[in-house]
Amino acid sequence: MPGGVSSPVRAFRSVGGQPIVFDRVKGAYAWDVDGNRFIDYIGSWGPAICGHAHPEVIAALQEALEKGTSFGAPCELENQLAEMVIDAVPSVEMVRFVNSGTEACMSVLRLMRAYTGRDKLIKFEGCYHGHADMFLVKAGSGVATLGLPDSPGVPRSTTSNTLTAPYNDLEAVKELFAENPDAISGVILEPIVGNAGFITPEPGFLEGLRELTQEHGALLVFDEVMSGFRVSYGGAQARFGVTPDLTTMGKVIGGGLPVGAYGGKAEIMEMVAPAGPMYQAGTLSGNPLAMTAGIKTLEVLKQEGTYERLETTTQRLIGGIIEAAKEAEVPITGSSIGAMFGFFFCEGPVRNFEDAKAANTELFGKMHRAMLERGIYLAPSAFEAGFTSLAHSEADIEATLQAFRDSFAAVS
Ligand code: KE4
Repeated sequence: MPGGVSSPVRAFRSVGGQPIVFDRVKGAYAWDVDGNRFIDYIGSWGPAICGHAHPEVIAALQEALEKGTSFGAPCELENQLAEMVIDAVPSVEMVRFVNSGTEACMSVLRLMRAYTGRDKLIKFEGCYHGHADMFLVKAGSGVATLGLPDSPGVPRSTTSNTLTAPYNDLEAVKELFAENPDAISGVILEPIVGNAGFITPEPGFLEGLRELTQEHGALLVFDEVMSGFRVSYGGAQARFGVTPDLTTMGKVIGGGLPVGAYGGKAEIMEMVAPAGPMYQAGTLSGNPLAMTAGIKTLEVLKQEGTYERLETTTQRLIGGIIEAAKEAEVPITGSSIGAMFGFFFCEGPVRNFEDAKAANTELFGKMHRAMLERGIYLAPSAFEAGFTSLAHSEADIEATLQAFRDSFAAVS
């Protein structure tokens, strides 16, 4: 397999050393094939928000397995999960399930273009919307990690309609609209960036994009594949009170099985085949196993006090990391929202991708390895976010903070 992995970031290229090969996961923990246990702050890059292999999810899957793994036909379960997503996410009146965040984002772009009749789109530097060609322009996550601003194999003709602006820069977006009158189908962004490291929207940024898109007859699209059901039950849009026209989702809604989704205003979604002319399809879309895992995961998350608990755990973690860095006189800036967190080794603030790239990524790599040796599994790239879960206990957080203190001492 190229690089020995099924997804580039897992190869540890940007932090060095050999990756950890997992044998099993449970709750907040992962065990490698040698039996070493790690406290896991990746959680399969988002899906494991209830804790890995949650007993209720596993039990529901075991029951569903008896009825088969894939139907290729309508089933009740996809309607049940659709209703849960529609009830939870403010912008979603109608939803289509696919099999990954990439598939959700490439489909939503086709819909943006079909609905407006316009070809151009605006994305932000450092935001990652999966690996479809049109988005591989100054993308974040693995593209940033590998320093591939524009991947080979992506024709200029494909990305010529992709316009980019710095995150948190409303003026730059205004200029793009002025330079491309009536040509921009919409603006797509991570309402909280988790693929350039963790970058939060400045006050007024999301609201400003909402106004600008309305003013220019363009669509506002929140890519909540990562933030969806992670920063609140209604995602970042519910938390910030800014409702986009369309939303992409993934990760959490599959509960660890392959699920992506795109949804939004019924008037727009009615364009999707077979209701409308915009084609999009998928053999395994809406399959009963993935729907079962998603339904049960959202049922667990919907319970009273879930997000308060996730918020408290994550704030304790990031607060302790910052404190440990300051004690070690290491420049750091960091924050958290819901069960997402991130930090950069620089004074800050980190407003956009340029700021993120200027942070001390070499120190990040050294700390990653030091923490790994102390049984803590952090994202193997400075251009990723960290993830907590309902399974991370106070003892896990304290053990993690002790490992940070020891690692800062060892590395410095
Ligand atoms: P997938 O195709 O990987 O399911 O989703 C793509 C995607 C779309 N939008 C956002 C905001 C995302 O974060 C992602 C995927 N996130 C990465 C983590 N940075 C997945 C991990 C990986 O690439 O291995």
